[in-house]
Amino acid sequence: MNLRTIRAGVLTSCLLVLGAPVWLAGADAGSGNSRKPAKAAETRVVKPEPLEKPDPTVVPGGSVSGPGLTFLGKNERGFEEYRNDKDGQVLVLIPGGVFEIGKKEAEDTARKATREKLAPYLIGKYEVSWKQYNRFWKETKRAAPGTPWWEPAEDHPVVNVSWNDAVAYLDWAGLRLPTMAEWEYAARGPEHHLFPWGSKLDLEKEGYRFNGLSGEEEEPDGYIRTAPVDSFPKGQSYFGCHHFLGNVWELSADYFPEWAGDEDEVSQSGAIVPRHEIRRPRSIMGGSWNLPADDLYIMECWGLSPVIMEVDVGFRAALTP
Ligand SMILES: [Ca+2]
Repeated sequence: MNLRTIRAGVLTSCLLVLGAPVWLAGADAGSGNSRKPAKAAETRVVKPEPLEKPDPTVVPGGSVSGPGLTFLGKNERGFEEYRNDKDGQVLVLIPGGVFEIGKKEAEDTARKATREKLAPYLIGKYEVSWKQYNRFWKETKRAAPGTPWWEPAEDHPVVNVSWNDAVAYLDWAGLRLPTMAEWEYAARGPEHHLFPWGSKLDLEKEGYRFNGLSGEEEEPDGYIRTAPVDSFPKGQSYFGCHHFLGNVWELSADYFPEWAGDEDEVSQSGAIVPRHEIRRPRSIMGGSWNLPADDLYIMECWGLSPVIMEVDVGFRAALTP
């Protein structure tokens, strides 16, 4: 988006003897039918079935349980990960606590520093992908999002979805949008980093840790527009999530806190949306592939009408365990 676009027969005759099932042929379950009783019970030993091999992706012992959630284990940073079975979304468990949100270590933030108490929550390890969203709109017969001109692969983040579309997807998947505070804490970690990995950015020395815009003809980060949701592992956050910075702006559950715009807005299609038809904007976070890489930092926050779609705005899931 540009800055003008504000934006789931019991075998009654089976006994277990010494661990092997023993069948008592002719034993009656006492149903009162006309069946004759057997002269003597005959026994037949059946070899036990070999044990099934456990699914390596299913690890017992997560601290959160709930219908439709499968514990996957701990990630390399030591935080628990779960799969939301409905849509396959990987969620990271963020421990709760009291944090200062909106702390200004950089200029030009739309947020004021506030102390927030957060209960433990789950947040998407990745942005929601085209593959996941495509399954949703096909199953629910909702309108398909417009395909951007660069025809992104299915593992790229979905774009061209409004806040209302994102909420509909998440309702379908049994999930929700993160609040601004949840998003920010998951992105910056307990030390309030300016970037998901820390507070220093040296593109030349460190290489690219996120997908932004260089302005050069060939993007040195390897992606002219969006990148796969699981790419840029060096840019993971403290909790092990990808792409909080760049790739696509991410919709939040909250209203945009400071709304200073008073002009009519221009949507991506170029249509003028009259001011009085713009409903109260929601916050979008973290910047995108469409903003200069050397300007991007995690406090990037802007407002977007819940009915507007943009080619660089997507979303990430959250869940209260
Ligand atoms: Ca992002």
